[in-house]
Amino acid sequence: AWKKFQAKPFVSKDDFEKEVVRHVETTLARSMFNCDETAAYAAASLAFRDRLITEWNRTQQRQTFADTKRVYYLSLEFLMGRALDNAMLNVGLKNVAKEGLSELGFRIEDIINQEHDAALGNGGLGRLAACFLDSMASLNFPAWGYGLRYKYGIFKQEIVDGYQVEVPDYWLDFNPWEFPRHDIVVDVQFYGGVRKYQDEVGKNVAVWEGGEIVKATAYDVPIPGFDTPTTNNMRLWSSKAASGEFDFQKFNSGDYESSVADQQRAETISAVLYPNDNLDRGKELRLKQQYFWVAASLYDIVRRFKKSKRAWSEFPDQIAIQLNDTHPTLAIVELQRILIDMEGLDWDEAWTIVTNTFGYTNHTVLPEALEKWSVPLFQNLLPRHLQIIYDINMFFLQSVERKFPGDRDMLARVSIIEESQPKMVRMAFLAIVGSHKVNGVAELHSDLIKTTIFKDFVKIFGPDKFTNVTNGITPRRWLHQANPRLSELIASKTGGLGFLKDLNVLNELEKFADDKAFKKEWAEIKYANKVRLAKYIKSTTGVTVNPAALFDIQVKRIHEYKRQQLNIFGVIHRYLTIKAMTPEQRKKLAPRVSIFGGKAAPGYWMAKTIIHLINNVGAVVNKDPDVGDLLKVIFLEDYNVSKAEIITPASDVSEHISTAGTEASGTSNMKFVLNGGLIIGTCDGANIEITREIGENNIFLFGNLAEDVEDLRHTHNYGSHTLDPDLVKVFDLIKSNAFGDAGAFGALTGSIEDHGDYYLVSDDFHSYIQTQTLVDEAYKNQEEWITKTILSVARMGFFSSDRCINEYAEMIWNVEPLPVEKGS
Ligand code: 26Y
Repeated sequence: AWKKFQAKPFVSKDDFEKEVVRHVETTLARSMFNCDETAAYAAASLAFRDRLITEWNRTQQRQTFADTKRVYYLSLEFLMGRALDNAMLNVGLKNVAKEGLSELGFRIEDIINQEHDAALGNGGLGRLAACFLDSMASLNFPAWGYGLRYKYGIFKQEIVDGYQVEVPDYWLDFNPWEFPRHDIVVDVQFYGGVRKYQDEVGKNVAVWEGGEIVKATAYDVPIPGFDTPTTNNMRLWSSKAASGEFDFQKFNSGDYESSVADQQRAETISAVLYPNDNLDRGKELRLKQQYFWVAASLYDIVRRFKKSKRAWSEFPDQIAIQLNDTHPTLAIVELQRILIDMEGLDWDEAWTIVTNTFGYTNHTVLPEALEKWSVPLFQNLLPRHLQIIYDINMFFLQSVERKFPGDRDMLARVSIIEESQPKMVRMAFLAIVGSHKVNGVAELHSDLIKTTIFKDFVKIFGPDKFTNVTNGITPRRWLHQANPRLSELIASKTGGLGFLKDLNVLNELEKFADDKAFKKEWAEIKYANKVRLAKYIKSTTGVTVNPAALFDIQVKRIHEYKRQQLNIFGVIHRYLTIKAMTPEQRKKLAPRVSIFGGKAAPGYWMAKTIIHLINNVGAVVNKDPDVGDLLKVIFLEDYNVSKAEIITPASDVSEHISTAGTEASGTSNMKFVLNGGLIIGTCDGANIEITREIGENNIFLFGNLAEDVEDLRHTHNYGSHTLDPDLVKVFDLIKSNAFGDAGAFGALTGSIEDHGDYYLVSDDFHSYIQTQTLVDEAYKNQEEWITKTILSVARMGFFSSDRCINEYAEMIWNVEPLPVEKGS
């Protein structure tokens, strides 16, 4: 009977407006007479949210009834950005909303801009998780994301006098996209001790007892697929003290302060995202976050499985859990603990289930980013888990010993416990041993992990356990949403928006690569996107840039391995070159705008120094009358997802110039090319596959190859190390205090001159400068340039995260999409 009372989701403009007015006047308790943009954003979001929730409920019901295998994607980071624009586009009602809002007196862009980014991630790894959620929903996979509901996302970056200053990102003031589930609360235990005994039938039993309990409350966020009713779920956990407000017993006994302190300590667990990217600091609170999130998620997953009343052996047929890096590796131990301690399974039976359930994705080979936890810390916080890890390790080492008898070195190398002072738990090794598949995120990277950091494990488990799934990006957000005009042009030539669901359709653009009229439109769109960015630059930095200049962009986390220092040294070299030119020579040079953006981890001094140098170079160059429009240097404050949506469509070239072998994949490289920008890059990460797809005439590659890096480093340290003469000139200028007190940059120049130049800045400098000259030359021939960009876009189909998710589904998860009929 209730069916006839179910709300019908709006489809028309009038019904949308009705919903907006209703939400303004009732949900928000405001009058339409004083409905400002904030209220209009809130009401429009609530209208779309209602719509998503209807489909979300249906999807969950459908998935429960179908009772097929589900995927759980465990990630400590989900860098979602804004939700409203994405929701409007994915349900195909942005135009309806645009007209409706306009009738109510608002411009849709202003409304969209009211939204605070959901920035629960650092960079590539977190944004990859967000693209994956979009693809899994769009492809109708029954899939959930599990994460932490941080009260503070990645900090907001301000630039003060050229220095980075961090400001807390409190984003939950008004968040219409989440649903608190006060009925879904899980107790999570910490500390305490383990009591072992034999039961009546002589079975060994371990009981983890004592310690403290923290409560995890679920918050659900609907994830709409594109052009499908499927709306998946992202479940984020928030921490609270077990005693609720505060401990009444303590309170009544007069210990008010400590009862409030307990409360705060519990809430601290989900308070803040750790702002380190590719840098492990081993802090106890982070281990607490990891276990809190893993324990709540697994409890939830196991509870759902138990409702089906299936045998435990069917667990891996019903459930695939993907570990986004080693951050959720404790899930392996936790599932083993649940199965043996709580459910009474034998070790071997349990371990088979565990290993068949998990897959592990590695995102880095950098030693400083590989997680290790000290054994004493573990012993104190998770005593039972440490015992289980020791047992996992013992059985594993026994199997290694059987396979390689007497190879003591091998045992020491692969042990999950590093025999250091203190001993450390190597999380990557634990993740490998506890999973049935391990994957890297681009071909070169997947080869490198097999031949370097995980070499021994390939010998032990065989090569089939290791595979590659090259990263991808969602074309919905990174083309359709970020670059609506380009998307529209492509749609008009390829027969509609089908390319957004099958990105290989872009191939059809090849035939327009020399089409005059098409090229003109193509170039106009790029120019309009550059004008938009130029306005943004003007309004945020005060600097005027010429939209006809070549826009050269490097936006990503600041890290020595990503080599923003190489870029800024190149800019200084360009500055020197321009200063030395005659006016006639200057006339022949293509004007350039060098744009940087990205956050440095708060404790990473070298990265902060690089930001400082970029800003100081900008301050000098931008006001030098000899230079004028020929060179501008811009640092864009607080790079994030919504800013990327403005920046990415506006590049002529973007820089992906990591030391070969260090960037696992990179994903912004894909975004820039998909938006009609060319790239200058090293033979690293996904740049290599991008080159293979788009053709080597359409990319500017330079620098040493990964296979030569080790030898070069060796020469720096044990042979002779002479710096590139052009780089020496750049350093001389810096040292003359041309960009402020050179003392501030001593550590940076010193790392190259005196400390081994680990990232090969000097070795690659000449090749970099030469390639930049090739870029200048190529840009002068606009006709050819435009053809290159069209051909590149036409060949980018491979880099859709849809392709990537289909590969995970087939090779790792063994799950099928759950088809839906429209309107069902
Ligand atoms: C251990 C902890 C401090 C930590 C936290 C965050 C370690 C690493 C990270 C983040 C890593 C990350 O973002 N990696 C990037 O993943 C992308 C998606 O696979 C890759 O494209 C990119 O090359 C890689 O650096």
